[in-house]
Amino acid sequence: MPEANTIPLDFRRYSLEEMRQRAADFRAELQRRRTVRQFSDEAVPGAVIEDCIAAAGSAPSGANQQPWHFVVVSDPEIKRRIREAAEAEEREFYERRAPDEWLQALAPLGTDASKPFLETAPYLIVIFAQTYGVSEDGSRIKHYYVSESVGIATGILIAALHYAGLATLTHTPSPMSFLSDILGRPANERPYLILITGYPAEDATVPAIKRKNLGEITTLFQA
Ligand code: IYR
Repeated sequence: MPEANTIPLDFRRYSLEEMRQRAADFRAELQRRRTVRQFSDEAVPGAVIEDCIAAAGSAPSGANQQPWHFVVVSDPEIKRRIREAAEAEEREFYERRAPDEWLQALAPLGTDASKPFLETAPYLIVIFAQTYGVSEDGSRIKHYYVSESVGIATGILIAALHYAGLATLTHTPSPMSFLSDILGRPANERPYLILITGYPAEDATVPAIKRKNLGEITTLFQA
């Protein structure tokens, strides 16, 4: 095996009691997370967004290539352009492209082509996946497990923002290439999703839907 350059692991071991408590607390915290579609325009500290993105950037990735880029948008004019382009795509989707089966699957969520939150919320965090890297001399570097890596980073970002006390909406207008144009991103990056971030509107409601229970999402082969 080739020899890797190593350093000591910084690992924290908890007592069993603490471990149980931490796992139970984290479970309860994340079970309260809901995807929000009505946002307040109240300002959010930029430092919180920074910390959460830094947490997301700690995600494991294929060959440690960290194939993600986070674009943080609070500029009202850029938000307006993103809303305009996203709503144009969504109208196409809801009125023409979406098969009936897909529309039926979305019905319980009550979504439609109107996306006012793209302008109301203080932050849009646009996540890009780097399908390949570019070296100093301009040559392509192959990236591995890009969608898995960016998905994990996005999951950590959503959890971090929730833990910090903010609401998010994972939004995937399709196709999303307008984001590369508006935000001036390079050809090796493909838009992955938009995370709309802020406080929920005072009167925000969420769909009355249920999560699968533990038994449904788990299979045990016990010792
Ligand atoms: N992108 C559309 C449609 C949509 C698709 C799925 I799958 C969702 O879970 C929610 C919405 C939209 O944002 O409205």
